[in-house]
Amino acid sequence: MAVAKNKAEQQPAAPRPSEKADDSKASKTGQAGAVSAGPVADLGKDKELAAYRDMLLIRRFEEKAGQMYGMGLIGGFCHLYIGQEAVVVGMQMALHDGDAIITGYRDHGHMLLCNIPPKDVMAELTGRAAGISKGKGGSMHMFSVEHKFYGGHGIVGAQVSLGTGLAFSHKYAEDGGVCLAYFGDGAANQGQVYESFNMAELWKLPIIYVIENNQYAMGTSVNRASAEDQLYRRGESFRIPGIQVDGMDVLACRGAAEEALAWVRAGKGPLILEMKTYRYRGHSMSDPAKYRSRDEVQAVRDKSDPIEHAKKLLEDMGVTEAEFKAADQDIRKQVNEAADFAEQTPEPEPGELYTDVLVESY
Ligand SMILES: Cc1ncc(C[n+]2csc(CCOP(=O)(O)OP(=O)(O)O)c2C)c(N)n1
Ligand SMILES: [Mg+2]
Repeated sequence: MAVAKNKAEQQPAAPRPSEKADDSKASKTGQAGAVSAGPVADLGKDKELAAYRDMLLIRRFEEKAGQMYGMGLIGGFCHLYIGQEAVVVGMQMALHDGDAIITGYRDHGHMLLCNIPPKDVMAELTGRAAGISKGKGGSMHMFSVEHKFYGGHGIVGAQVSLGTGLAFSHKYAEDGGVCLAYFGDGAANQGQVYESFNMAELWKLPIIYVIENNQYAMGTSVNRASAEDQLYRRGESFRIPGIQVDGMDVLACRGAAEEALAWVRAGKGPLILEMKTYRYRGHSMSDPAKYRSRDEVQAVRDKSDPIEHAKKLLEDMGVTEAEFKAADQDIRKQVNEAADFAEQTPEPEPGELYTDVLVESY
């Protein structure tokens, strides 16, 4: 019989980066310390409005992708990010040009936030030649070196090792870049994650491991599958500090991103951010979602929705209903244009089956 655990309240807090033990001292992990980086108070109206718009773009894009999937216009797998928008928005807005991004298959929002045009992502979903992977990758296998977006990976956990390699290349090239490797709570139990952690700390690689803890790996809850369910502590054996963050609050995500980036850019090695978040939709479009109740999902939507939360803060700053409406209309227009384009633009020529299969020169 499976035993469900919830140890959230019993765990001691992890040290913040500033409290990390040095080699001469015993590890301080397990001692008290703040675990949340806390909201960034001084982002200002314009940047907070930009964050709100980015989250809304992901939400509307994903809703449209879900509709198009239902109409049979998108084939194969399709994993939506609805509910988790604050994580990628808070992280990406703190990055510099040249930083690398890698993630799993729940990747549409990450691409949009790497400035890949919505129509290029949507056309990939519908398998068209104009898609960002020429219509040959689909939802899970998008890639753009130009935008420093290194996938889009269907093998759970693979992006952690590959991302560690990207971080190594930044260090080797001395280009000042950082890699953000996003992965899920389920992926956090993969063996290759820990081999990567070891190398990253040993070589002080510039990488932030962003665990998007949306509480479920397909139909298995994190408590049911994880001996240590406080995922920010997963680097303790490797002396990698971790911070647990409210992943439903874009300002908390942004604050954590700033703190983590300062640590990593200072050459102190990797850091783990555990973003506590939630996905509203099924694991993929074909998930019957029998492992949780509708009430559970509805309660999160009602109490913790990241977009509604940001909207309330903006209202307090004086943003008017007319401004919100204008933002919504503009975003719907962008998404509808992307969808129309993705439906009308041609499929790849049959000859494309034979290109991009092997690298032709080394
Ligand atoms: C190596 C490997 N094992 C199993 C799978 C099947 N699988 C696909 S997604 C998934 C769950 C991953 O959950 P999580 O890491 O929490 O990410 P989320 O889907 O919640 O974003 C599993 C087990 C896979 N794709 N690759
Ligand atoms: Mg998960």
